[in-house]
Amino acid sequence: MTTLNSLNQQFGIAGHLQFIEVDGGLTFAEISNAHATASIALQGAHIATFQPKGEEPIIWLSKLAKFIPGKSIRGGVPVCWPWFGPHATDSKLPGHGYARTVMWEVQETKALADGSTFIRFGLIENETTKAQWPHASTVQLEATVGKALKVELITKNTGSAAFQLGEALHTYFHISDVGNMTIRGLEGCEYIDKVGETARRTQQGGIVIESEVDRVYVNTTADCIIEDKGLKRAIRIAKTGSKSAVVWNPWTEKADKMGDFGPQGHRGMVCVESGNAFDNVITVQAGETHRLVAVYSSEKL
Ligand code: TA6
Repeated sequence: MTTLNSLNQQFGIAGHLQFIEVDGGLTFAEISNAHATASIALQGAHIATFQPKGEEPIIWLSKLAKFIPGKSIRGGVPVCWPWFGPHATDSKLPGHGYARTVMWEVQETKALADGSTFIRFGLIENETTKAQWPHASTVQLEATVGKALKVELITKNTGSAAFQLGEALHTYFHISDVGNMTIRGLEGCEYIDKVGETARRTQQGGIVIESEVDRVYVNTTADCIIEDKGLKRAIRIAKTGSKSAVVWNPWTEKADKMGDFGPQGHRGMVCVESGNAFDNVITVQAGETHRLVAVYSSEKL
């Protein structure tokens, strides 16, 4: 077991990065540099916060988020891996895979020449994960915290047979109010509508949210832009290695049932996820490496 002291000795960087333990028992990498602040839990390699200096947070974290071993954090950037949504054949396995609730190790940290901070995590396999995912593989998450936040999820097939991979960076974005925002970039795209009876539809115009939305847009590599009239800013989500975009807001009733959104919590967030799901599940050939990359930045409106 790596202690906080040894983590700080090996990977802490003065003026950039230190490790802390929070109530509830999770360890976080706390990053603060000339451009931004961020905190990332070692459980799940879960980015919980990201805020450029002098700006509102870009990432939403529930006021009622709990930091409990084995439980996913409500908000931030949960890593859905190696499947998205329910498991294809075994409904007893955890939704969105196990990567977000197991421990990852820190593999490297760096202060970059432009003042950004880099950190790489690798998922630590155990008997339970191996039973759920019997494929020889490694998965790493790299985060570069600068004026923008760059997140890379890197899957290597280290075995001798191909496997099918579903994945997403299930990112919660901070907005002034869901009534003030429009998501652009997915106009004309086909999506799977998961609210009510599952149906395939085509997106007409920008996305405005006025009730529960749970959609998987397929075959799209486009940037998504969250225009927020209240904060007078747009959040840009640029990506590579991803052909699906998921848009989710649980709305009042479902958020209340989850118990960790807080009253009206759903109004201050929207998930715009970059990944590969449904039609876009990926085949990773033996020896191949697949990289899913998302970059989150803000622009004035
Ligand atoms: O990505 C949208 C979604 O799959 C929704 O269906 C919703 O359930 C959400 O993820 C949150 O899932 P979680 O397991 O984190 O509560």
